Amino acid sequence: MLRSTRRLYSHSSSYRGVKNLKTRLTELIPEKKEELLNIKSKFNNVKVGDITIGSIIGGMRNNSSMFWQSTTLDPETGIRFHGRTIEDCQKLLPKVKDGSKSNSFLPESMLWLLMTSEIPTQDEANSLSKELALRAKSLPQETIKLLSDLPQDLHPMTQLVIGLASLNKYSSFSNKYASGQLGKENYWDSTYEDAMNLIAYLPEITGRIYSKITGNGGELLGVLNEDKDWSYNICSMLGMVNSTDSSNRCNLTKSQSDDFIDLMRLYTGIHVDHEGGNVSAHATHLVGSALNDPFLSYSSGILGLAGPLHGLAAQEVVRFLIQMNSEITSIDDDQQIKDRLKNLLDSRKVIPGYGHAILRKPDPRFNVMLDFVEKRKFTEFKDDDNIKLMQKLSTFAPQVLLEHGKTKNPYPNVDSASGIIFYHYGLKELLFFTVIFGCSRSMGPLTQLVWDRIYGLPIERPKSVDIAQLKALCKVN
Ligand code: NMX
Ligand code: MLT
Repeated sequence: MLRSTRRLYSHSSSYRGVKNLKTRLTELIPEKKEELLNIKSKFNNVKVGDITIGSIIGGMRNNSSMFWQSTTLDPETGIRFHGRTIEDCQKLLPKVKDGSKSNSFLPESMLWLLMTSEIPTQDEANSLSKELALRAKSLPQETIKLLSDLPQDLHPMTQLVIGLASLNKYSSFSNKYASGQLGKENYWDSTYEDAMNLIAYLPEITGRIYSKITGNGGELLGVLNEDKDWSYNICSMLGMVNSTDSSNRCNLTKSQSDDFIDLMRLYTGIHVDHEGGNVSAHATHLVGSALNDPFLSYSSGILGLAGPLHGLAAQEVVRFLIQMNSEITSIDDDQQIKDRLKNLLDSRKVIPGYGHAILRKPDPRFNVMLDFVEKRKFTEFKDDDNIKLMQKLSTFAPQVLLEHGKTKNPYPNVDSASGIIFYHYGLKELLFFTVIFGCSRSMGPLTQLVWDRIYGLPIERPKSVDIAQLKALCKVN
């Protein structure tokens, strides 16, 4: 039987009597809808700000013109998930309870928070882990075949886009829409089903892409364990777990393997969303506003994430660190490191992993990744010069960028640290790092897509202006 025709998960399922995410979401809809409709009907003409010409030709900076439900970005303090900082989330969101000493909250807990604005109970988080593992089993055979037929040297982000876009054929939203079964009131339901399936399929898609690029022909390097959480299953399918589930291709000790899974939970838990204006979220929202299904909408988000000024910076940082380490004569020669940074800026190249369009302080996500390293600096990372260089750059690069004087934010962003930590544990394929970013980022923009459909938001269509209109506004010829 084709995997795609198996119905393995029913949305009316409850796990050990716990209310599932969709049930809770359904309960919340009337109140939230009324809240937004009320604002729209009473305050439609309230001004949010003025749009300047500088903003129009400067990447829409300081132009607050999108509605985004789950996250907001403060330039000084960073990301908030329904008002909660990363620190709050670390304290409040449920973690895995499997006897391991995991410190990171489950990304599933974060997904629940994004979708409902509520902190899930441990049982609710566990039920969502189970639901995603069950949904994962229906990844269509055709997509698996398509992925295994792709050339080994195709960029992993291109492979991810192809895999995700191919799922459009099985989209509940697209198929029901095409056959006239959907009215506006129930757009959200099948959007939700597709979104949850997409998130559930990502561990296996990621595992197959990784297997392909590492010369293993696309055959999985580990199995999906339905009693484990989403991040564990990503690690398992990358062959990065020390258990019978996975090939443990890097011979990780049990403690290293536990740390790696914890790193994956941490990384995928904090990269989920960064308010609406970042390229991947915005692209998903824009394409989704034309009533595309979640698979096509999020493929567009992934295409955006694949740009070197956005998610691909993760790959660029690792390349940069490894190259610099191979060229400098000593990791302790600080002047040599600073000179290289200056040379880079003089040749009009960017220091990858530094700067941000909105943030004006070090990215709190970077600080959290750095904490992971700090806790292990005398043990796991004590002999790793790439990690040491990453840490040194976080002090030197801001100094050099400040002296150079162009960059509005000279501080490290989230991509500064993550890739090189994965690299340490054995994920050495630089082009692959952004795929892991793409797994995590699915949760925020897809949550928004569900809410876009709940609220019935219209197609996004800003007005553009040409040079003649700009000149007329400035009263110049
Ligand atoms: N290295 C060198 N120059 C920089 C950097 C950097 N890291 N960041 C900004 N600048 C330059 C920028 O190119 C611009 O130069 P010019 O006037 O010649 O065009 C000038 O400083 C002013 O740019 P900003 O207003 O500070 O930055 P902007 O908002 O335009 O861009 C980024 C934000 C993130 C695109 C930019 O800082 C950058 O290119 N950083 C390096 C790439 C990177 O790390 N991206 C990852 C972002 C996080 N993510 O996951 O997506
Ligand atoms: C992100 O996580 O999307 C990046 O920090 C880029 C952004 O916010 O623009």
